[in-house]
Amino acid sequence: MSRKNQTLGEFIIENQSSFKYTSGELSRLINSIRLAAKVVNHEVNKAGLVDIIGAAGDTNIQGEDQQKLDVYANNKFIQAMTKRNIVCGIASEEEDDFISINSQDENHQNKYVVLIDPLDGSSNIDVNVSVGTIFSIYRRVTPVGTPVTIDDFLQKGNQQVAAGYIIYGTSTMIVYTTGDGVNGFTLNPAIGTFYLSHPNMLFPEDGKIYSVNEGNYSHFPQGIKNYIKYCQMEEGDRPYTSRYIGSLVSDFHRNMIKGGIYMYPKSSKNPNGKLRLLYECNPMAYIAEQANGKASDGFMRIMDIEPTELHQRVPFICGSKNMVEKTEEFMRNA
Ligand code: P6P
Repeated sequence: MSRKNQTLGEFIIENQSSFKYTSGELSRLINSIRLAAKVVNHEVNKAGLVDIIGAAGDTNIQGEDQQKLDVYANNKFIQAMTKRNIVCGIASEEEDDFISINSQDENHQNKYVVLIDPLDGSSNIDVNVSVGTIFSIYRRVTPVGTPVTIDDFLQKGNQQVAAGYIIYGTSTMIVYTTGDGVNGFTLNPAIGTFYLSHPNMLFPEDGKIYSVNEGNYSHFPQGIKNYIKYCQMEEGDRPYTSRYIGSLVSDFHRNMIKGGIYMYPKSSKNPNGKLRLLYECNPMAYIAEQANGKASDGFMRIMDIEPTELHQRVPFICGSKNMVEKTEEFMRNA
């Protein structure tokens, strides 16, 4: 049950019973993410004013320059989730390995693991383009009472119990699912409260926007090249519009509202694609499917992919169902 302008706190309480595992733990976990989102939002929104822009001088396991805000966001989300006695492990794009978190009674009683991209699109920070946080939540699969292991993180996306993103854009929003549809909450920065602004978000089945870095066109698989040419062809409701922000959360969010498709295919430069399966593709795929959209690697459902390592990359095609299926058709027939 949801009603416009409900606060996120009220929504969590009123919908807690619809979550099959609840003893309030997931609600407390979502609340901790809400808190960290407000703290990170405050820093992101003043990044241009304080000396927090620019590389932190380190690189992460991806070999990417870590922006100071990446490190800041990573620390804030980890701090917020660690202190609530709910999470037994966290994996982050900014951490080489997963972090094991013991319960306060030191008996490893916590039941959830979280995988997070604390600040996706962070290369846009210095040019004032919107960025986002992406999170994915699972129940642990190893026995409660034992330390968390890598098996708790290498679960298929179809085992997620919740997933969401925060978009730090013209307004700051939390968009998330716990398996009962997708709802969007917009922050009123004056009072620090998130309000239900986008109840029951759904991808239009079709769209006229395609999002891909066409600078990589010559490196794409033939099926992707053929689909891009199909989008550009003068026929019926085509050509489509090309919109690529360079921030997955922003392109995804716009496509979910207006209809569209986002593609980060494999290429000779990125033989497995660029996006990470566990903390980018799976959570966005869960949200997409809960919003009547689709997410594929070009051949199979993203959430059915068997993970093999924490930071593995996969090709990612996600958005309006008919557009994803058309792309898969081009990939099959190439
Ligand atoms: P490229 C940001 O680094 C990101 O992970 C996504 O948010 C974004 O869509 C993509 O990579 C941009 O990558 O290679 O097109 O600059």
